[in-house]
Amino acid sequence: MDALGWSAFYDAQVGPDEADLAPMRIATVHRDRVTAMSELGPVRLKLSARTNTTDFAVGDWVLVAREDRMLVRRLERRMQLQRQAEGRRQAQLIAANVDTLLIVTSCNDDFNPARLERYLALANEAGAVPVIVLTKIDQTPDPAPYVQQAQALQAGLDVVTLNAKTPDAALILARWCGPGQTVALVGSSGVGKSTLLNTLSNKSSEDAQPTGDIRADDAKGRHTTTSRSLHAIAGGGWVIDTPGMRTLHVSDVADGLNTLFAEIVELASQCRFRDCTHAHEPGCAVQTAAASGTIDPDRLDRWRKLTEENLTNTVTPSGPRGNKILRAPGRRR
Ligand SMILES: Nc1nc2c(ncn2[C@@H]2O[C@H](COP(=O)(O)OP(=O)(O)OP(=O)(O)O)[C@@H](O)[C@H]2O)c(=O)[nH]1
Ligand SMILES: [Mg+2]
Ligand SMILES: [Zn+2]
Repeated sequence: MDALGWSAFYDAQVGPDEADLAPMRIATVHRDRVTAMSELGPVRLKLSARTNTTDFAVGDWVLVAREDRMLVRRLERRMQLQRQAEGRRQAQLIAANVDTLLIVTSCNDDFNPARLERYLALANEAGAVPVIVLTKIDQTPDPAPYVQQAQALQAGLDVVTLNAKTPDAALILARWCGPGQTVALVGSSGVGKSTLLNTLSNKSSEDAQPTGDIRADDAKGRHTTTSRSLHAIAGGGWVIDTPGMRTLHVSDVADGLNTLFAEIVELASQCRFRDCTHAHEPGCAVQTAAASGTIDPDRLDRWRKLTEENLTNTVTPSGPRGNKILRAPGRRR
């Protein structure tokens, strides 16, 4: 069970009257059907009439009745990855109990710093270690410019390059895999998430995740993967495949943005005004740095855009206990 990612955190949640229930890990979630990984392999769970499958995320730990495989309850999550879904009030769950977020992009037109920063904010906020995975190195004469740009996105960020189709991809990612570890693959359609999963899991052609080709003109994929799923990694650990995302809106990621833009946050403490927006104020240390080239002006623009979007999308508690005060951008908390 430790190999599945079980730990003292979950163990402590199991009551004495629940000792005969089997802990299992959610592998797939559909509207009327949920499967889980157990010590005996994959199983389909029985759901009671009051179970709402939208309450479950791939990667969740649940307790299951041994005799009929009835899902009894979900254990508290160590962390969850979620995104603001367009046109919906409730955030959409991507995955739960993930250690490492493999942010996948390719050495082609998919590569986009502004989009990668959104994924980084998400990982930082949720407490997953982010890794930028640059696929398709076999299709570029020189991956170095991609690597350089990716590394500049966040201090101390790990960036790897690989060909998702070849077995050495598993060796390159081995640091983040292994027994008890869970990694999740996110990124646009067509970047090679499922291809990489098939390599990591050493899937035979019949139980491989389907993959699809991309459009030649703009490198966009065709949304081949349509649901999230958990798979065993050949060398130990678990990997979650996700459908390619068209857009990733941010909300509730103030801390995640502070980690992402640490160099701006650091400078902001030297601005004359505590609530400086680094746009037009006098005595702004951030603007001075942008003017002298210490900070990339494009990056400052992206910081502003993400910070504003986050403020707009983040629901601030109101009512008797709420304060309705929005967090000032760039201020240290
Ligand atoms: N040459 C090369 N092709 C790759 C690599 N990674 C993926 N591909 C190809 O890129 C295409 C898309 O790969 P998928 O694995 O389906 O991409 P995905 O990210 O899962 O896409 P969605 O499921 O649509 O989100 C397929 O034709 C793969 O064979 C790579 O590193 N090198
Ligand atoms: Mg896929
Ligand atoms: Zn400023």
